[in-house]
Amino acid sequence: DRVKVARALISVSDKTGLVDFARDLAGMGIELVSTGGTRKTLSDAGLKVRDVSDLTGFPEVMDGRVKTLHPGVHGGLLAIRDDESHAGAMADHGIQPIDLLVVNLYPFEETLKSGADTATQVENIDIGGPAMIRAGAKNHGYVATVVDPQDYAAVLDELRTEAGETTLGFRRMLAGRAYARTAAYDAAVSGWFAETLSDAAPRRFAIAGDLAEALRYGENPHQSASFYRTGEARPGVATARQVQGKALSYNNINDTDAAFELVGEFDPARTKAVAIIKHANPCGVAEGATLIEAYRKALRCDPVSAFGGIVALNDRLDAASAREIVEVFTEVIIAPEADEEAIEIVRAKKNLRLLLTGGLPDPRAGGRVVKSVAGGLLVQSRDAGHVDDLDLRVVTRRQPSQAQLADLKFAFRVAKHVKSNTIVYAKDGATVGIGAGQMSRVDSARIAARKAEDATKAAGLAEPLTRDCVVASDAFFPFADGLLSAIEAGARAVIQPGGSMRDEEVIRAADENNVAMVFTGMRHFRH
Ligand code: 93A
Repeated sequence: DRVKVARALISVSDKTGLVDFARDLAGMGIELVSTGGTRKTLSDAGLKVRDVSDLTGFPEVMDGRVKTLHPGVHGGLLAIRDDESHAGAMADHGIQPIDLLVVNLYPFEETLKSGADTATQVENIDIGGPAMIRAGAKNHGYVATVVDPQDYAAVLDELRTEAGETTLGFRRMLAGRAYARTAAYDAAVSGWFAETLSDAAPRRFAIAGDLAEALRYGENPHQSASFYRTGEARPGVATARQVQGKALSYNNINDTDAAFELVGEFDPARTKAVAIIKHANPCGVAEGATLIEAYRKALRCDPVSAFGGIVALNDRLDAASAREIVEVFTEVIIAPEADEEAIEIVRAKKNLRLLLTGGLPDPRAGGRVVKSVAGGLLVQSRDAGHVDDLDLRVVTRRQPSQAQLADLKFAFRVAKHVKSNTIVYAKDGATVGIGAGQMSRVDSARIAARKAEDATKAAGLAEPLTRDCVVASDAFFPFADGLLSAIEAGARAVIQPGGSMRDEEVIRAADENNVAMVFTGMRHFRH
C-alpha cells in the first residue's frame, strides 16, 4: 500500500507555490522532471530538474501541443509495478516509473473570463495535462496525483510523516480530486462550445463547481450542504470577499444572492438603491439620492420582517448608512465596496457579515440558471429582461404622470425579483407593500395591502402609505378582481405584462376607476 517516491513529474501552468514545493521535494532526494516552462522556473530558482524529453527521447513539438503525450511518460504513469509483463515492458523500452505527478492545467476558465478570441481559447484547451492526470489517478495504486497548489502542503506532510512514502488512502483521496478537476475542466470546455454555438439545448449538460465551503447544514439542520463556485465572474455572493462576521449559512447565501441580484437592477450612477431580503423575497426596496435615504424608505415598508434580514446596496457603503443598518438586527450586508469607517462600524457587531463584491452584476447579462428536479435538471437562460428596454404601452384613457411612470418602472423592476404570484405597491421610489409567493394573484394583492396598512401604523402615519400609489404585477391579471383589489388599496397606476384573454375586461375596470395602466409585454415569473 505504500509507495516510495523517487521521481516526480511536474508540469504546471499556475506556478503558485511551485518553487518552494519543488525545493522541499528535492530536499527529500526526489528526482524532478518537468516540461519546458516549469523546468525553466525551477532551474532559474537553482533547482536540479530533468527535462521531460529525457523520458520521451522526443523533443516538445508543435508549440508545446505535444510534450508529454508519449509512452515514456504514460508508461511511467500507468505501469502496474509488480506485474511481470508491465515490468518487462518498462525494462524493454527504458520506461522510468513516476511516483508523484503534479499537474495543473492550461487556464481555460481564466482565459474565458478575460474575453479572449476563439483561437486563444482553443489553444488553452489542455490535452496532455488531463491525459496525465487521468493516467496517474487511474493508477493511484502507485501514483500520487496532485492537481491543486493548495494540496502541496498536504503532500509534504504525508512524505514527512510517512518517511518519503505515500499511503494508499492518501493517493485515493488525491485521485478523487483529480477526476473532479478533469470533469470540471471538460464541463467548462463543453459549456463554452454550447455557448459559442448558441446551442440552447446541448445534448448533455455538464455543470461543475469547486468547493468554496462545506456548510454546517442545509436549508434545515438535518440536511447536509456545501457551496461551490462555478468560476463565473459575475459579482455576487459566490465571488465576494467576506470582510467580517461568522460563516454564512445555506439560507444566508441564497438570500444574499437574491438581495444583490435585485440591487444590481439599479445603476448607481442614476440612483442609490437598497433591498432588504427575507426568505429570498424583498420585504423592502427603495431608491433615493443617497443610500441612507434609500435604506430608511426600504425599512419603512416592513420593519417587522426586516428583523434578521439581508441588506444589499448598489453602491459603496458609507458610515452613516452603516450606523443605521446595524441598529436593526441584520444577518448580512452586501455591497460593491465600503468606506473604512463603515467597515469599523459593522465590525462592532461580531456576527454581522459584511460582503464586498467589487462591482454589481449586469442585469442584462446572459448565462444559464439551473434548478434540480427529481431525476433531472431544468436549465434556462437568466431572466435578463429589463423594463427600460421594453416598449411600454399605455392601454387606458388615462396616461400615467411622469412621477407615476418612474414608480411603475421601479415597481416592475422589483417585481422581477419577488416570488410569484407577485404584487408590488410602490410610491416615491419605494415599495410600500409587497405580496409574494401566493397561489392566487388576488391573495398577493390583499397581503400587500395589509402589509402596507401595518407599515402605515408602524410609521405612525395618518395617511395610508398606499394612497395614490402605483402597483406592479409580475404576470397579467387573469380577471379584474386582482386589479380592483389593488385599486381599493389606493393604487392609481398599474404596470403589468398584459396578454390575458380578459385584457378588455381588466382595461375597462381601470378606465371605470380612472386609473392609468401600462402593458410591458414581458412577464417576470419567478419560482
Ligand atoms: O499542449 S498540451 O495539451 N500537450 C502536452 O503534451 C502537455 N503536457 C503538459 N499541454 C500539455 N501540458 C500542460 O502544459 C500542463 O497541463 C501544464 O498546464 C502546462 C505546463 O507547461 P510548461 O511547463 O511549459 O509551463
